[in-house]
Amino acid sequence: MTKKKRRSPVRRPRKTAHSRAIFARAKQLLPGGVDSPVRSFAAVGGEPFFVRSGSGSKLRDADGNVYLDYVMSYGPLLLGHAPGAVVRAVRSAAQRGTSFGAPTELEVTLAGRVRKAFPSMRKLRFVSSGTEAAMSAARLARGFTQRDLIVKTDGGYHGHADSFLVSAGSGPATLGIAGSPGVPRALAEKTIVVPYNDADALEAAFRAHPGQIAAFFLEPVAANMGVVPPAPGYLEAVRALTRQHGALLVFDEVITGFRIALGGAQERFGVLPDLTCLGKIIGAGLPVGAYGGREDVMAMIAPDGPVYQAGTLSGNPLAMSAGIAMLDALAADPPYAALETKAAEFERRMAAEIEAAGASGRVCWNRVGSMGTLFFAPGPITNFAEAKRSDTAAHARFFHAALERGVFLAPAQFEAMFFSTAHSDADVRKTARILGESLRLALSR
Ligand code: KE4
Repeated sequence: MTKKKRRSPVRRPRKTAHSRAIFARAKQLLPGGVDSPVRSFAAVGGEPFFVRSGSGSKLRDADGNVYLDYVMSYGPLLLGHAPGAVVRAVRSAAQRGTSFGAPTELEVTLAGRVRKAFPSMRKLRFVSSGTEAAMSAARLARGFTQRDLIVKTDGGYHGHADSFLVSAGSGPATLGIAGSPGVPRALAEKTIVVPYNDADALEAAFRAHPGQIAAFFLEPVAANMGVVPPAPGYLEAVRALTRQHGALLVFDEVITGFRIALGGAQERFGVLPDLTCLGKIIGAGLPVGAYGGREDVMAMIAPDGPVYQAGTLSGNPLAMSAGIAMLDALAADPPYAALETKAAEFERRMAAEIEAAGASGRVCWNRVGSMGTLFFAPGPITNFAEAKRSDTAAHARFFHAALERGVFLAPAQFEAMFFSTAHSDADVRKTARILGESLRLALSR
């Protein structure tokens, strides 16, 4: 008896008329028709769909198409879309007013929850985005150390503040090059870019600029080059180097915070930074960022100290209420073991699909906890230079094949796939099957 060949069902193309009409209007009003570039599908081609609603693990678009969602707003939605406790908290808060320009106890409550999960954050300040958190931390580090240079990793992303939109110079000790028009050369040269997972390169930067480096900014698990875990000993090495050279170590845990452990990478890997940047999950999808750390460093922040930072909507009561509901849910019933099981099951199934597609030497899957990336490049992928070898055209074909089959992945190779507590075992099985089919199609050219 021959095994029945799995035949793909005849596929009706997605309905897109409403999204296309909205996109046409959007492009008249918004640059690229979007409010953040990655959403435009520029990296994969085609036109974005416009979302009507999200629920649990799924998104519904303006044409009624339903997708299994692994973008999850690029990380905030650890509990999936519209979790009841968060929705109730925001609805209730809104009825008491949406912003006051005066302090509320909500900010104190959420700060206490954050510090309980991140004990290294002895004091912290809420802001309205991850960009604001990293931008403020950079100014604070420069103010505290009275040094001007900062170091970041090639492929590390810390939001769009000028000092971080810098490309690598010709070597680890050379000064940065503006990564965007509008970033003054004089400022770009205050940023040095070193490869991720290369402590020697960081040491070379310190040797080349003795007494001038204020801080090293690091995604402790890289996720903006795609997911790339820290090499064994890397975090410990950069901790020792920054301490040795009198610079601050800043962990950008905007993605990893509350995702790969309740206390993020610093809990998972046991390395404590001087400052931490948070975002995404602490707002449960509402605009919240935070930065914080050593008490002596945070003492420099106005009004206690001279380093200025402010924000009309910082500590917004709706965002604080959402964050409290999120962190209370995570503390009451920590989802990390279940998320690990779910993501590991997906990984096992995806490995089998990669094998079945004969793609083992052409793709590489990296994962840490409930986030992962399928690179269209042979592994191992340990830094951005290796990630950039990815065949982005094949990734684009993969993305669209998955989308047509009802799975929404990030429309860019150098992003992450996020699992949530709302993704069921059936969702995971279906997703692995669909992504296996999409992989075969993507590589069949
Ligand atoms: P926001 O300003 O976008 O809230 O946060 C900036 C930021 C800072 N640090 C890390 C590690 C981040 O990943 C981000 C933002 N992440 C991207 C996705 N990789 C946001 C998506 C987008 O730009 O639309």
